[in-house]
Amino acid sequence: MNIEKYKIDEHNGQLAGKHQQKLNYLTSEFSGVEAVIQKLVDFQIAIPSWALGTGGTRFGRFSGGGEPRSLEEKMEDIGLMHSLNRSSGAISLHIPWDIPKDVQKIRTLAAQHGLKFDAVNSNTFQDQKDQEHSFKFGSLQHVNKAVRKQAVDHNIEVIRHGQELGSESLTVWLADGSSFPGQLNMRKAFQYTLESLQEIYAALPDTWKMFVEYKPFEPSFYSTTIADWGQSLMLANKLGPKAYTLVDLGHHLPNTNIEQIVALLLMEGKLGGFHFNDSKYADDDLTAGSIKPYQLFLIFNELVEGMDARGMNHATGLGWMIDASHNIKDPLEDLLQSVEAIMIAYTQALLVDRKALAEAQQNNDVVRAQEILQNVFRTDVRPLVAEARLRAGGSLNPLETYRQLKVRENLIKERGAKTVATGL
Ligand code: PSV
Ligand code: MN
Repeated sequence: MNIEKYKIDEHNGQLAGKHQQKLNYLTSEFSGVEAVIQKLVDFQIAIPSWALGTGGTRFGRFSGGGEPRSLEEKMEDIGLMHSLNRSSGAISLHIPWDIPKDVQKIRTLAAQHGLKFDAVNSNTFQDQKDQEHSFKFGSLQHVNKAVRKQAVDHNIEVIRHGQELGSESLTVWLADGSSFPGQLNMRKAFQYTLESLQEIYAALPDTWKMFVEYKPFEPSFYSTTIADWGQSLMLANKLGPKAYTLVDLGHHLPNTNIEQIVALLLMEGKLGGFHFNDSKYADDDLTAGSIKPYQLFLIFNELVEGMDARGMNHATGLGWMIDASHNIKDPLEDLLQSVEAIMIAYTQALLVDRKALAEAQQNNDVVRAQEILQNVFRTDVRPLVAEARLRAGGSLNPLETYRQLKVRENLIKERGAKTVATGL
């Protein structure tokens, strides 16, 4: 399916009057609005190739219909999203779920949809058909060198696929760990992991980055070999300047102060990328901003402050990606909501009066500091996000346009009601 631009324009026409009123109000309330809008136009959030289908739990999976059956159709879906919000101009591939069969064709298709290739992701948490050794007891940490080698080789192969497409980063997330006390020599497991990562790092092109994810639980129940940001940072530091920590919002124990982690990793120049999602209990993979929007704003507050302190370009300085699952929502609607929530939090962070906040902090004026942050958090900044979309050729209200144009109904007609996308 293709969304014709005139249809977006038609819908925008219906919404234009009200939008302009709200925008005028914000322009009179805040200074520097033009610069904020330009930053929003530039900001792009990658969509993972495994997030276009309906997610499941270990209890079941309920497909919503019209799921993409191939990498090409996944790109078509992201292209549809991007034509509506103009903020989803990148795709992140998981290998081997989405190995391009015809690289040239995939590159051409990406260009047609205005998509770039973000980080490529390796998968050593599942066994593939015809795989010689099993990853049941780990991959890069495994006690058997042959298994470690198989996992290292897979990662190097993923880099090769990424190079063909024009990606410039590799994300490594390991399910490695142990489910019972005594199962693993934790020190040796960490050491093996480091050595394996060093081999992968040695194969990393000079212009590339390696992102090391951490996660304190699941699928292992007792220990995870890269459990937290300290362990990830330790590895990134030992690996070298091309290695960074990646923060996935779902990979923390309850109430962890993620904004503080972000601030310190940025200070060390070791924050590489971000996976957005939201959660109530664990790695719930819910729509970004659906449970804790204030936390999302506080994280962006540190991101903006820390990136500005290092002179980093917000749009290109870090790898931005959504990593969510959609058990009961239409995946594309859910992703549109996530992108909107991320853009709102980013906009609010851009509007924080930095000078006033620094003054309040210097004077230990706790009340004033809170007021400054909550003043922007409680402001409806959606018209600024909408204006950025409008200027970039997108829809003032992507979700409404999506429904008006009956995108899902069309995809079901084209692909069928029972299609299943690869992924989790
Ligand atoms: C693991 O929970 C994770 O967040 C990693 O980023 C994986 O690559 C992704 O989910 C999909 O498996
Ligand atoms: Mn992740």
